[in-house]
Amino acid sequence: MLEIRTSTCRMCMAYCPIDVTLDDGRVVAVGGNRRAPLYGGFICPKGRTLPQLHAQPGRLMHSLKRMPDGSYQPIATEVAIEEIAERLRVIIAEDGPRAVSAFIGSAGNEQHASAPMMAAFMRAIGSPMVFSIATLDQPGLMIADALHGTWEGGRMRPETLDAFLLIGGNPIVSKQYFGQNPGQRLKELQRQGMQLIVIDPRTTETARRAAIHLKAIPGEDATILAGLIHLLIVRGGVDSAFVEADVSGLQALADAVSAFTPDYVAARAGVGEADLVAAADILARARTGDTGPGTGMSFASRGSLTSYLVLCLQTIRGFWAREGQEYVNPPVLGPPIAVRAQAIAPRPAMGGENMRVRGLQQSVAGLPGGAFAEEILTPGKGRVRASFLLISGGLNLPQQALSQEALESLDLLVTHDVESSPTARLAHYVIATKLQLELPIMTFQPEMARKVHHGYGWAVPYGAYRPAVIDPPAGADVIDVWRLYYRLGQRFGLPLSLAALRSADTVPLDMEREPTTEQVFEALCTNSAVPLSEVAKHPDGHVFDEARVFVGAKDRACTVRLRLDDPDMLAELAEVRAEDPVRRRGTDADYPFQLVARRVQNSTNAFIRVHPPLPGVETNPAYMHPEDMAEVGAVAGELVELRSRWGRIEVVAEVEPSLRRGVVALTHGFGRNLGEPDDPRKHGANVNRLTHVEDGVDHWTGMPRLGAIAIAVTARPGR
Ligand SMILES: Nc1nc2c(c(=O)[nH]1)N[C@H]1C(S)=C(S)[C@@H](COP(=O)(O)OP(=O)(O)OC[C@H]3O[C@@H](n4cnc5c(=O)[nH]c(N)nc54)[C@H](O)[C@@H]3O)O[C@H]1N2
Ligand SMILES: Nc1nc2c(c(=O)[nH]1)N[C@H]1C(S)=C(S)[C@@H](COP(=O)(O)OP(=O)(O)OC[C@H]3O[C@@H](n4cnc5c(=O)[nH]c(N)nc54)[C@H](O)[C@@H]3O)O[C@H]1N2
Ligand code: SF4
Ligand SMILES: [Mo]
Repeated sequence: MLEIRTSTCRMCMAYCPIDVTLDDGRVVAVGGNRRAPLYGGFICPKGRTLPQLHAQPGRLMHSLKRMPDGSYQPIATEVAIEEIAERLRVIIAEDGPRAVSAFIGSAGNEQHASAPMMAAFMRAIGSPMVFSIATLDQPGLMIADALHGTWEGGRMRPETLDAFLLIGGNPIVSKQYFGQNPGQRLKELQRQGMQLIVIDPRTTETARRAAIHLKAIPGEDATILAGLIHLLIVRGGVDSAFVEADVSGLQALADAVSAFTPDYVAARAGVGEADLVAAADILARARTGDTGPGTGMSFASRGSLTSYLVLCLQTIRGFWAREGQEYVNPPVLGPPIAVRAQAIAPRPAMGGENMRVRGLQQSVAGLPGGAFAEEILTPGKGRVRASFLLISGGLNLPQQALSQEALESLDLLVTHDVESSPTARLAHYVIATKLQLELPIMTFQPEMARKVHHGYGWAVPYGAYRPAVIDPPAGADVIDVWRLYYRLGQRFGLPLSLAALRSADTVPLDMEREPTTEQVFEALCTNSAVPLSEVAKHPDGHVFDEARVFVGAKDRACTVRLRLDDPDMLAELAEVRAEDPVRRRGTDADYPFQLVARRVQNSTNAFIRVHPPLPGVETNPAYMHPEDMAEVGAVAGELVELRSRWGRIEVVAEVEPSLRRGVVALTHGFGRNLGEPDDPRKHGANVNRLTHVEDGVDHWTGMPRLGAIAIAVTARPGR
């Protein structure tokens, strides 16, 4: 019997509402939910593959244990948890809790309670060693927020914008910024008069629609941003009223950017001087505007400085919400807030746990994920010996050889997965977990992500909650990930408490009677602006008008100002101006190309993919400009070798005329572990064989360069 139930796709952070068609309890089709607000029924091809994904033959039905000979045997999940507890006990007794670490990755998107429960367990055992993939993404945004200060009233409303500056992002594919169904939404915003400026070495799906596209040399974002700020200052683009009332340090910033003259910037960044000036003029004329920093500018190194400059530009233009405006991204499942049109003071960016390697340290963005492997490999007191992983570890961490060596040297590696992924193939225990339609869903994750990246979430108070649509297959021994940490807490006799969303309070859990996932969700949403039970009454999701928030007046006594002259940032900018750009880039006769990262429509990171693969993600090709291909003798569909100073890979070449010449683009999350037989046509190749943890490190976040990497390209025809 056919039946339709509503749910949400969690294959990426767009969280599209879906209609799931069931035939006798089996998922047979997934389509966009046209009754749901905001999305207009939109879903992408990945969402439509959810039925295949749930029926996939490679699905893990049982947890796995690695045997002494390296093979894996099924193990009852309860027995696995008992054995894990036993091994953890020994490690903690011998080396203390710091020897236990956890690394949170993207899988939290579908397992909302997993990361909070993991963090609760780590707090309870007293280990500070919780890493997250956010420090290998855009951690500089948080550093910049700290040093610049933030605006309590938030951003200007998207539907009112005259101008939007996008730096190294491609929202039409990545679904960051421009809300739900970004392609359509961007069209609407442009029809209403919004002018888009894009800085990107590729004429992306988004850049194609820009009023001005600065097709720059990768890694020159600080140069361009300093140039734009300079132009705004000298061409009357400063919002003087805003700056006088709420900002400090304009003169020092003006001095620091004064040497970034249009001719200098244009020549160095490889953009047209007239385009640069035109971009500045669009921004200067815009009464309202916003900025969207993407991974491109972060991966190219100096992500903290570029993020800081983006905020400076935003602030001198006064692109922040004024009194009376409706607040963007208001809480629904988080506690209610009241906001005013005033600054929140700058604060120190660094502090917390010291790493034992390279003088790296915890920052407001968290522990540096770039130091994770060395924390395991460096002998001595406090060495990490055990780790929980919720990432595709060896693949998406920098410098695959080092990361894999580290993971393989652990006394205990525990991961959870839905398939035998590359990380699972390195673990001592793999806990088999439920797939997304077997789990309840709430709109918690994008709302929480919004705290660290303003490209996610909803501009209006949207919320959704749906129970699980289906049960796991008969006979499967799979759990919700959070139960692993809860049950470890029980076995250790430790009380666990969850940190509620946007709140300093923690909520204690009943450690006698194991809660349901719904009860854990309730705990996470303690004191939410809209009760979870109310959200649950709307099967298609809902915009909760009662949760709209309006920006209040500035407190009369408020003297706090946003800061344009952080001395460390301005010193780093001076270094940029003084350096030799070609040396910084590392390109020379041996490594003449620059490798950049790009996302593709039909896969999200290394997240579970269907077999046979969707079009375009059969492998991860090296996208190249046709003239570059001709120059090196590369042929589309044939192999090329990409070599950096740190390693080499072979991948299939593909023509991409939209790239700037000299730039090669490759997607992450493909390939296999080192030592496993691989075929570039079948598995792709791991871009992190070309990265190095000590290359181009952002000293604030410890994040190494993941883009703008100098490489050589050699054709391997006929192989
Ligand atoms: N379909 C899909 N969606 C995804 C993902 C996915 O894998 N697939 N991943 C998700 C994740 S984890 C994230 S973090 C987001 C990322 O979202 P985005 O940041 O939007 O990521 P991309 O789409 O790769 O866009 C990055 C752009 O930066 C450009 N670029 C490269 N180097 C430079 C540079 O030095 N300077 C500048 N200015 N530009 C540069 C690239 O050409 C590319 O167009 O997407 C999320 N959404
Ligand atoms: N060189 C280079 N490195 C990069 C990037 C890049 O562009 N270039 N991108 C960086 C960025 S922005 C990010 S966010 C990271 C992404 O890196 P990760 O956070 O590692 O994300 P995924 O690749 O999606 O890996 C998620 C893994 O979780 C497993 N998994 C575990 N439990 C579950 C579960 O319950 N459900 C599901 N569905 N899966 C589970 C999946 O099988 C998959 O292997 O990589 C970073 N590293
Ligand atoms: S993967 Fe596609 S359908 Fe699923 S949430 Fe993202 S954009 Fe929507
Ligand atoms: Mo990411």
